[in-house]
Amino acid sequence: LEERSAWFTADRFGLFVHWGVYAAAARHEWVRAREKLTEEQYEPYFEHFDPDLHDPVKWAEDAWNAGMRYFVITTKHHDGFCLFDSELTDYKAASTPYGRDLIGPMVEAFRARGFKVGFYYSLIDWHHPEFPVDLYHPQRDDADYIKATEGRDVTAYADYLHGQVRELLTNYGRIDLMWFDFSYEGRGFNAKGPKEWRSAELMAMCRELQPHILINNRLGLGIGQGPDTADFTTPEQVQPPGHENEFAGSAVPWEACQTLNGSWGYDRDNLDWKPPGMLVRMLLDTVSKGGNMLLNVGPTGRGEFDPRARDALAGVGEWMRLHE
Ligand code: FUL
Repeated sequence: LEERSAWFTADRFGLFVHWGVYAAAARHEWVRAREKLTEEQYEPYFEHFDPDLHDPVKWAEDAWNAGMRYFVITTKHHDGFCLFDSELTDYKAASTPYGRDLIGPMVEAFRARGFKVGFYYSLIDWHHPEFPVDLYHPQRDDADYIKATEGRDVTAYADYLHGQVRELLTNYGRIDLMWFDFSYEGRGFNAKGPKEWRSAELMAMCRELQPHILINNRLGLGIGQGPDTADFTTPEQVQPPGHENEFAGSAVPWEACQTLNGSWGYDRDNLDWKPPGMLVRMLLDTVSKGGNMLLNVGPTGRGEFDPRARDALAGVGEWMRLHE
């Protein structure tokens, strides 16, 4: 693990990108669940998804100048929408008006700029016809819907998710990091965990396809104790108080995942933007405790970084230049 994670702990600072059709709604990546939108109500964001201003070279440039050296992109978030050109679904960028794969060109642009590449993949999927309705599902309070979907086959869904991860780790060259999200066994009705995801099998497949890969801790397995366990932990929207990520007596790599304004997906009217000075202090705090910081940008529905996000990254970059 020490050898495989050497680049990760040296790089220290990464870009997280949450992007999908929810960016067009511009009110949080959980919008479908928060507002309990039905498939039909959510459909227009898919039908009109056409990020005409998108240029991954610009994203890579902004992130590089901020001092970031690896990036993690949401290939699929909880709504099930895929940025990559999966053969297993039509719910993907290639089937929207945009009409093409978003992941290939993005990976190419970031890699060319010098970034390591990470894929976020949601285990939760509100679009898949066999994904059971659970406590997070948009239709969680709709008794008729729950009744009508009682027979959903989570095994069939797990096959789909394994198939998609195989595509991701086969079709885009060397992938440095896999970021699964998330297991929640024990939390409410129909809750899922490593049993349903077939996490051990999934982990083994990732390591077989990309032997050097780093895998995060949200599959519900152990941490830092061999090939069947995760490689790093992912505290979210908190600054860990110290070297708390110790398992079985040994420290494992950790990554503080942080937002610019409290939301991961583009949230236009949320004004809680952290000033660059605060972001720099968070980065210093993280690094001084031996951790990484993965700072998120949620691009707009047209495919750009919001000017407020660009200002934040530029502010951090300014500090980097002064302290090089
Ligand atoms: C969470 C997700 O539910 C959020 O939407 C986001 O992706 C965050 C990084 O992980 O658990």
